[in-house]
Amino acid sequence: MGFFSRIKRLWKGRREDKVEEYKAPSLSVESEKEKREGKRDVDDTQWKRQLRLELQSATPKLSIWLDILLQDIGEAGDKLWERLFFLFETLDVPPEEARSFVDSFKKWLKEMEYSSLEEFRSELQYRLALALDLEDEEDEQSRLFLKLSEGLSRTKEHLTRRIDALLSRSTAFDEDFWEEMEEILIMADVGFNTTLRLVERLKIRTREEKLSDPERFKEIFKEELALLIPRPGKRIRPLPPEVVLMLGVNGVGKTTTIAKLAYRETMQGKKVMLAAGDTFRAAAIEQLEVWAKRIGCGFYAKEAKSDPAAVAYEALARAKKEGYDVVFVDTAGRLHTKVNLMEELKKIKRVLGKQHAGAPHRTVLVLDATTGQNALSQVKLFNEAVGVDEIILTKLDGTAKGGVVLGICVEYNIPITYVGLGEKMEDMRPFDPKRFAEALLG
Ligand SMILES: Nc1nc2c(ncn2[C@@H]2O[C@H](COP(=O)(O)OP(=O)(O)OP(=O)(O)O)[C@@H](O)[C@H]2O)c(=O)[nH]1
Ligand SMILES: [Mg+2]
Repeated sequence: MGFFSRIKRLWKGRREDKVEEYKAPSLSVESEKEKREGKRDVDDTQWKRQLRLELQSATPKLSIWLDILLQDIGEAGDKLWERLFFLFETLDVPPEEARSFVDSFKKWLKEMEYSSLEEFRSELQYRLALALDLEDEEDEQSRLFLKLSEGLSRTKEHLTRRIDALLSRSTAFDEDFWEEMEEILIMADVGFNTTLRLVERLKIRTREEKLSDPERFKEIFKEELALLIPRPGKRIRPLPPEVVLMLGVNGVGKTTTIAKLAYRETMQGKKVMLAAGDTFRAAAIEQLEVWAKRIGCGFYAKEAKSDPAAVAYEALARAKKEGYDVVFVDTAGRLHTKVNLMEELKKIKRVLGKQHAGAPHRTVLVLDATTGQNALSQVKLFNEAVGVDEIILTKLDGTAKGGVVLGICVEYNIPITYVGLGEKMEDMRPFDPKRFAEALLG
């Protein structure tokens, strides 16, 4: 459910509405005032009528609506707010929720010191997509896909070039062919077991379909690749607050990812708290606090060097008392020794469970997608210590090692839930195995 709770129909459902029946809605404080003063502003009604016509004839996609809505807007200001209220009204968004959306966006702009459209457009689109539950929309997905493709371009170039070369030499799908295919996959860091499983499936499919067409082979390859990637099961939300323990070695993007997750939940109407469990450095606490302010969510911290388990315990106590829906617990990624870090994490996990049954409800390991084989040992280490329920991959916009990523989630059977595609709050999207396979193989 999006931030806007009671939207019954989106634009799609309104396309058949007769334009003639349209009555100019009262959209903003300004126009209300004008009405009261008796100066019905003809121009005002006209732009709304014009805009509505344009929106009605456009493809019902958020990015296109925004293009139309923002066409002569260069900066944040009254005109922008008026346009947004107009959009919300036409989408049946309750006025108080529309107002709250705009207020929160204004606050964010101020916090970020942004004013020009280029600076805030993608954030606005992201917020709208989340609030209106439009994230699965095609255009949202293709934005993600482009970034993903760029990030994976190196692996893709390597893999596709070699697979194409192999296919141009032979489509016999005999022992030699499969041996070479295995070699290509292992060279791309896909991992031994994953390679064997994939090749096994491909053998069956090519036999079943009596395949000879190289293009069809590539399609099957993508399908099987996507099927191999574990998917997150349907989760039942626990009794609030839901506690999410964030894990990962230093520098992988853990804190940024917490902010991105917290932001998504907040945009979806949840009351969120960030707990500064990385007490190793004062800067880590401050960084999290800055994010909490930007997002406008709750924050709990103690001074640097305090016991992280105590921070987690107290944060959760407060979250329970104050009716929070979700608590994200940040943790340190670096301590004097690995043993220390793992013991600390175990303790945090224990005390969370004491404070609230079943907590932590999710343990999320953050991995940097540009790391090579090292990522595998990170998964092993954290999984053995506290168990990893899901993986979030960051920096897929960089020169990501696509093969390694694949190997990890398949070998450990841990689903990837989100991918980070940049440093900003809106740069994170749910992970889609099909898209990933498509981006990897082109
Ligand atoms: N390009 C890109 N950069 C990212 C992404 N996620 C995080 N970063 C950057 O990576 C750097 C480290 O991020 P942090 O969130 O501080 O990482 P951390 O794991 O909390 O690090 P420590 O707290 O120092 O252990 C920052 O400069 C982030 O902006 C991403 O998805 N893409
Ligand atoms: Mg951090």
